Amino acid sequence: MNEYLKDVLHDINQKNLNEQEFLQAVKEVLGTVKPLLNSHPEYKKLAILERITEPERIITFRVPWVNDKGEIKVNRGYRVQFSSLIGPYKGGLRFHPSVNQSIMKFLAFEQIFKNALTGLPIGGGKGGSDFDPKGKSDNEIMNFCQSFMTELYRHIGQDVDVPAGDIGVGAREIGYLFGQYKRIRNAYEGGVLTGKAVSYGGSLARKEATGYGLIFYVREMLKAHNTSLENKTVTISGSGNVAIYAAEKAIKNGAKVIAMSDSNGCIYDKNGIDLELIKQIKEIQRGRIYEYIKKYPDAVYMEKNSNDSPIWTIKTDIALPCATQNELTLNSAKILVENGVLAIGEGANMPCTQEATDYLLENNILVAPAKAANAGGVATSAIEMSQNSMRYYYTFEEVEAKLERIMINIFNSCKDSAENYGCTGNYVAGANLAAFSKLAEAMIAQGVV
Ligand code: NDP
Ligand code: 2IT
Repeated sequence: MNEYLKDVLHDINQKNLNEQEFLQAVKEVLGTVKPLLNSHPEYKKLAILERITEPERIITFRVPWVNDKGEIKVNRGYRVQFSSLIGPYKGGLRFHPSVNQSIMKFLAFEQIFKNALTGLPIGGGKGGSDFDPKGKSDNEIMNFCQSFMTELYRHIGQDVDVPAGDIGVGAREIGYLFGQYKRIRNAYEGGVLTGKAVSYGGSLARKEATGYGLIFYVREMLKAHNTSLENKTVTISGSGNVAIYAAEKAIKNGAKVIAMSDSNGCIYDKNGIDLELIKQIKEIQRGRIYEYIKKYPDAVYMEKNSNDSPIWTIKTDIALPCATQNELTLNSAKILVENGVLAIGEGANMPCTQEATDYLLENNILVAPAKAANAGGVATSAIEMSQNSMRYYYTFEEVEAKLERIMINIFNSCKDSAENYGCTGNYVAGANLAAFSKLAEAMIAQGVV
């Protein structure tokens, strides 16, 4: 291993001892950029690795709120403003009880590279809270969002930092957050948040963008290997925003989606999932996926009772992890390979463990890496920001066409970088190399900041 890389990794380990997810994300990127370091010895003197792995700023804050019983609750809020190199900090907010500083930092770190790949002027950030939205009333969600924004507002702005949704944060939460921001600022600054509802400044196709973008990327990847989605079976973990619209686009491309999941378990319907029913259960009723079998008793429900999700035991051509980090383990990867899987498309952020990714690549499985394949969401957020600045809106078809073009470009830059650096077909390395070289160039141009 390059000596500079070894020293930097050692220091990062020491500085971030208890941050497993963050260390995993950093090692994954730095582990693939060695060819760049060899051809750019000046990176060492310029401390490129040290600077790119240290967040510009981390904000944590208290979020007190009152539940429906009148009890006072306290959660912790975060915003990690990791890099403003190529634009305002940009990235989602996650509300989930597992949220901690390590998860926030890994997500913000990934976001820097993802956003660079989009070719749009957006830096990297992420935020959220350990608040658990499950089982909360609308009133409790609103109370929480208002309290969260009462602190967050002073750190964000349409040219400073632009949050959006992620796990547990969708259009409902963005609406409450935006309303409170507008009230405090006494100004309509539409571009301060993205993922807004279309009625007050959101972009058409933003809701669909991450899932659709994932399928555009997977389609391009399959095309480069002389195959397509047509008549392929697809399993998709999760049943949230990313999973639902990935399923929709996969079906439009002639694939058959046979399984989806939530954190409790998965449903397997060999006849093809009824996506309208999933939307009804998940988007409208905010219910559990096992309710699917009430209408389709022939479908199978498999409960999750270990680290390995049962969905990856189902034989499939294409597997799309679209739920959360480290949800696809080495064990699961082995079963998928044994069952003849052709490709993996990462809709979630860092859904494969490092061991799983290594195993898949060693076995010549095509892997569409998260920071490239799920970039369609944030890219469309950037398109939402530009519409807000123009005070003019594109049609659904116009936004989708821009998204498709962006995803094709992202795939091509991953492919070209992989070829140029001697790892043809390894889109994981290709994505890191393409993003890293762009960021390093911007960093050098801007001096020591
Ligand atoms: P949602 O909250 O809409 O849906 C999340 C889904 O994943 C739910 O089905 C949820 O199940 C499941 N899930 C969440 N946590 C876990 C867990 N610990 N174990 C198993 N299943 C879990 O979120 P999104 O669809 O927006 O996000 C999904 C993934 O995609 C995340 O990794 C996110 O970072 C990433 N992403 C999202 C983008 C976006 O635009 N929204 C853009 C790019 C990436 P349950 O309901 O049981 O909790
Ligand atoms: O992980 C992600 O890219 C997102 N959650 C979307 C971020 C955004 O700003 O739209």
